[in-house]
Amino acid sequence: MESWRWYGPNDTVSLSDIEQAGAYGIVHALHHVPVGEIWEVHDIKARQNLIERDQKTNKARNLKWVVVESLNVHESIKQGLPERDELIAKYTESLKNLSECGINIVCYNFMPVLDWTRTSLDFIYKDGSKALRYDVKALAAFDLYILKREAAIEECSEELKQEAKEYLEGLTEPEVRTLTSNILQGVPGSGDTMTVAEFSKYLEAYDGITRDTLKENLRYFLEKVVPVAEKYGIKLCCHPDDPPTPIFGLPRIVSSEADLNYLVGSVESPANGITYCTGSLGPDANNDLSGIIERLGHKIHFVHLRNIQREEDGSFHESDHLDGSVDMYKVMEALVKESQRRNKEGRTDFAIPYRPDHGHQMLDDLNKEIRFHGYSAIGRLRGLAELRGLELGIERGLLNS
Ligand code: DNO
Repeated sequence: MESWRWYGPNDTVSLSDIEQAGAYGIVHALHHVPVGEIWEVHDIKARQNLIERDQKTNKARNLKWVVVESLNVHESIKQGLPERDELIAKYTESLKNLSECGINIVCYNFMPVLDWTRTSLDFIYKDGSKALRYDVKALAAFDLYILKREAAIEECSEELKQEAKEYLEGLTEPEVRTLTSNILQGVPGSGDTMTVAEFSKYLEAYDGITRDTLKENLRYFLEKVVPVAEKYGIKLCCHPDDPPTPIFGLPRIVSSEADLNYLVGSVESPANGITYCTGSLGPDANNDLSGIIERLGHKIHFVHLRNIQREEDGSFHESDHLDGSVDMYKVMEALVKESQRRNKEGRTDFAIPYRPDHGHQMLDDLNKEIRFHGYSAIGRLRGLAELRGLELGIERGLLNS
C-alpha cells in the first residue's frame, strides 16, 4: 500500500498534497505527546478526523491513518531502570487506545539516545538536488574533538583520527556548528536539538550497558508488550538502526539479519514484527536485503524504501530511489511475492504499507523552508512514482510468467 509520512499540522506538505501524490496510507504520530505519556483516545480520534476528513467540506478524503511511526520507547525502558514497568504499562495503554481507534500497525525503534544520524543534511547530489549523507570522518571528528569522548580515542584507528583532524581543520566555525546540530537532532518530529553537554549526559547513562544488556532490555520490553498487542490486534514493528553500526560507543542491536532474528525470536507472535528499511539495513553490505524479505517476510508489517550509495570508507549518501547500492528491483520483487503469498493464504494484511522513505530536496523545494529534512514533497513524490511503477511492472510481469 502506497503510504506517506505526515508530520502533522505544522508539516509544510499538506494532506491534499499527499492525496495528489497518490498515497493512501498515512504514517503519523502524535508528536506533541511526550515520550512515555499515554496517547489518549480523544487525541488519536481528533487526529484521525483531521487526516481522514477535509475540514472545510467535511467530505472523506482518500486517506487513512494506517501506521503509527513511531510510538517511541522511553530511554528508561532501554536502560532497564526501575521505572520501566510503569512506562511499559503506559505504552500498552496507548496500544489499547490505538486499537480502539482502528489503527493497528505500530512502529518503534530501540536505538539508544539518538534516532537516525546524519552528518550532512544538504549534501549536493550529482544532479544538483540536496540529499542526506553520513560521513565516517565527520562523525569521528565530532566524537573525538567536539564531544571529546574519551573512549573514542581507543575506538578510532590512527588513520581515522588523522583524517578526522584534517576534516575538522578544514571546517569554518558555522560549519562546525552545523555538523554538531545535524548529529544532535534527536528524535524526528520533536524539533528538539540537544546540546553537546546534554548529549554527554545521555551517553553517560549508558555506561555499563553492553550489547547483551540492551538485548535483554529489549526482550523484557517485548515480553510485556507483545501479549497485549496481540490481544488488541496490534502489529508492532521495530525499525532497524540507522546507520546499522554502533556509534558513540552506544550498543546497537537491530542492525543485521541475526539481530532481526533475535528480535522476532524473543517472543513468538504475529504481533512481534519488523519495519523493513532498505536505507537503514543497506549501508552494511553484509545485509542480504532481498534475502531478508524471503526469510523474514511474514514478520514484516511496514516497509521503508530508500536507496543509499555506499562509499569506500563506510560513509554513504542517500541516492535516488532506483539508483544506488540497494537493488530496488530485487527488493520490490521479494515484497510483491510476499504480498501475493499472503493474499493466497487469505490473509487480510497482504497490502503491506510502504513509504518512500526520504527524498531529495529538488526543483521548487530547493527554495522552500525545510522543516523535516528528507521529507520535502517533490523528492518523495518522485520516489513514490518510481516505486509505484516498479511495483506495477513486477506485478504484471509475475502475472504473465
Ligand atoms: C527516518 C526514519 C526514522 C524512523 C524511526 C522509527 O527518517 O526512518 O526516524 O521513523 O527510527 O522509529
